[in-house]
Amino acid sequence: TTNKGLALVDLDEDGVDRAFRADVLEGLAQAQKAVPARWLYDDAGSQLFEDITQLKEYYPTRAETEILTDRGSEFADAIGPGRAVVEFGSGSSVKTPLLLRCIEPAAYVPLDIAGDFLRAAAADLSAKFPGLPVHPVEADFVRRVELPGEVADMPKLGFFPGSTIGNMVPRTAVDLLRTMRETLGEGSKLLIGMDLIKSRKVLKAAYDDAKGVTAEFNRNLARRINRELGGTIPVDALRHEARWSDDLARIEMHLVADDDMEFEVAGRRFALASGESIHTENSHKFSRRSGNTLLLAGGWTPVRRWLDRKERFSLILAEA
Ligand code: AVJ
Repeated sequence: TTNKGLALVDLDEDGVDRAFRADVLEGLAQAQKAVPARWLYDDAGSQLFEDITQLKEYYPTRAETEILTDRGSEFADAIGPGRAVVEFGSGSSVKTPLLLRCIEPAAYVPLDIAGDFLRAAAADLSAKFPGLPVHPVEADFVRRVELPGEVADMPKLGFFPGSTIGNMVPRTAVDLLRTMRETLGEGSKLLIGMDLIKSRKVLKAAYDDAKGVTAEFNRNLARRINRELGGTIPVDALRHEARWSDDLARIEMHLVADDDMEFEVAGRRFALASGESIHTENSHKFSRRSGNTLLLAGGWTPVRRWLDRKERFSLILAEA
């Protein structure tokens, strides 16, 4: 197997990511076409998401950062010192220092599938917290992760910010929460971000901004399919749509065809009739109760909850 330095990517003889091709071909063959949201985050997609976090309509990042900035002493009291902080999908998080500076951690363990990102983030963190042991682990945290021996005897705090849990449908979210519990072990705690249900208007604007950055983020997935899987999707004929499903309490991103179209991906033909779409992402929103129920189903007991001043976003502390 060829390998771009990313140990967790399996490429075929033509350099095509096998998992990407399998997910796309399977998803495009469904009645409601769908591609798993994780494929939105190639280099261009990750950069576009960074741009999204700066938009005035996109409140989650600012709201969560506000909580982490303002409630430091309450986190310190509720979490206590001496824990190994295990961050799930650390990426290039700017939120981590806000947490670490207030709770006196014993170690920091960032977990990420993107090794390059991971090592850069770890180096950055080490520079900011000179005395803190940092042990990056390149791993896909949807499976149980073996933590480094150095932190084996320390109590753990899992950190999963950004409401990333909201990208998963409930049964997948519950599986992930249970796996996190296995990774962290008995006596551990979890600090998890969950975005809250609010008016349709505010939610739709957050996922369909005036500058069209989110539309570009969504269309980038079709561009990526064309580039990496030899696709002929007419990207500019696909319209970005953010739909609020009140039944499922989630924003759905779709790429909608306003005319009939046919295209090819990896040598197979597909068609979209006018009005049909490719479903590209879910972003579930939570109430106090639905968030607590999800955590309990995943084996975690919620013990504290913090909101930003405008009550748009929550950070929940739970115990294993
Ligand atoms: C990175 C998954 C938290 O669901 O709000 C932002 C992704 N998609 N705008 C979210 C996203 C469109 C974001 N998460």
